[in-house]
Amino acid sequence: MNQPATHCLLELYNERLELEDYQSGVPRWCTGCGDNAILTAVQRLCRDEGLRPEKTAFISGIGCSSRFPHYMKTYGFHGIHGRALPVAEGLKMARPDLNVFVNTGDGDCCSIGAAHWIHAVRYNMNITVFLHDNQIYGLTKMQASPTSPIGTKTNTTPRGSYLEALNPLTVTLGIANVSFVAQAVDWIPESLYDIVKAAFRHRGFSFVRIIQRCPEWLPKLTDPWLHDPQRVVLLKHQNALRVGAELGKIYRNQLEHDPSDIDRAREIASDQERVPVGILYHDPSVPCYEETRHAGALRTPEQIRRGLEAEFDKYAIEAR
Ligand SMILES: Cc1ncc(C[n+]2csc(CCOP(=O)(O)OP(=O)(O)O)c2C)c(N)n1
Ligand code: SF4
Ligand SMILES: [Mg+2]
Repeated sequence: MNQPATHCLLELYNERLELEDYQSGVPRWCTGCGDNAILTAVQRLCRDEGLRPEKTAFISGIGCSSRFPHYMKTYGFHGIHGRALPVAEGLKMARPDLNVFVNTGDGDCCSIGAAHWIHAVRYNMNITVFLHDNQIYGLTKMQASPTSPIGTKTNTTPRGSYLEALNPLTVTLGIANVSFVAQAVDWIPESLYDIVKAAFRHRGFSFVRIIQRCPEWLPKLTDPWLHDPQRVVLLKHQNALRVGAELGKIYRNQLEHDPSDIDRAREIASDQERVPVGILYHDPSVPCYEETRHAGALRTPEQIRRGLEAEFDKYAIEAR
């Protein structure tokens, strides 16, 4: 029996997408660059959550990490240095129905884009943000960033950087309306995937700092954590993530942490010795700005037409 055209279209729409359906081009990142692992985790997320490519957008600034949208077969905007967040917010206001992601570097977010970062947390729009934190300006060939550890020798700090590094986790946890903060590392793919999934599922502004290796400019930076799994602490809780048996054999340092406890989250985020990996803070009750402001409400074609006609009518000259 012949199927009606609408039925065939629906079938097509419900078809399960595979990883290849989200892959675009050949990444131009260096071999061993942590951005590759982040890309894989996010493509898996899109496939497993069944995100429609035409309903999904990746927004970035400028930097190695900001090349991310080129490698996703979705909508994307490789924008202006430091301005990924306001572009993403504008998009979400106009089209709240879209899945909006942001890929931003430590220079992009914490240096030139720092003011946007603070206000984006406070607006709490339903956007998933990945901070690719390689603790250096990668694209422009090794200048110190706000997250470079004190003493880091770079082209702008040949005698070593003078300032204490800014901690993106404690900063975010200090901003009004913060609703989701997590930390991942690119070299533990299992937890990276779980964290990006939890971040996507949170309704609100999800901020994930991903410690990302840059073998080109800071090849030794992550060695202490890579060579000593005891310096990584996996956060677990019944309301957050669990630790799989295999992972637990390698990473024996595990901590029960209730992600609704912001004071404890700040303490854990401040740990200088060990790297916490998991969900630090989660408050699903914070209202999203786009819902408070009824974003997209005036966006049906008929409403746009009526709005435009009303505007034009103001300037109409009556025929005599
Ligand atoms: C307005 C402006 N200022 C400076 C630059 C030069 N610039 C391009 S990328 C970049 C920093 C990139 O570092 P980061 O955001 O950490 O990204 P990464 O390359 O490390 O992924 C800078 C300073 C620019 N493109 N535009
Ligand atoms: S310079 Fe660093 S951040 Fe940039 S692609 Fe190479 S390894 Fe990755
Ligand atoms: Mg960087």
